[in-house]
Amino acid sequence: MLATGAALAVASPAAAATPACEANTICLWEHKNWEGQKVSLPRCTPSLGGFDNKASSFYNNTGLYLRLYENNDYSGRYIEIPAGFSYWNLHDRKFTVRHANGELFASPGEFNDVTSSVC
Ligand SMILES: [Ca+2]
Repeated sequence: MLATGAALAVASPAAAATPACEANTICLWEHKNWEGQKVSLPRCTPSLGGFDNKASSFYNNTGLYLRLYENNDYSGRYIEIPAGFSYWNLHDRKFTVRHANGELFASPGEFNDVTSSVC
């Protein structure tokens, strides 16, 4: 039989997930829910190397608006991420996706496994 304390711990609601990401960086994760391989990047990173087209969740801990871009060197379609904002699943249709010239591509749209640069 479980001790009373253990039973109470099991019944408690799970703490809200808070992804770890150093201040002044943008963190990207390979899988939704801030899981899998993680990269921690300076705000403007023109190429993601081995992490190209992998990001499925993110945390913008830079204190500034930034964009996730579809192609290297801040080109192609993008989504804008507010300062301090994290989201658990880029596959959700929760984002406004714009063409490089700023024209609307999709809203709501998703941006899973396409990010190649960040600024
Ligand atoms: Ca890409």
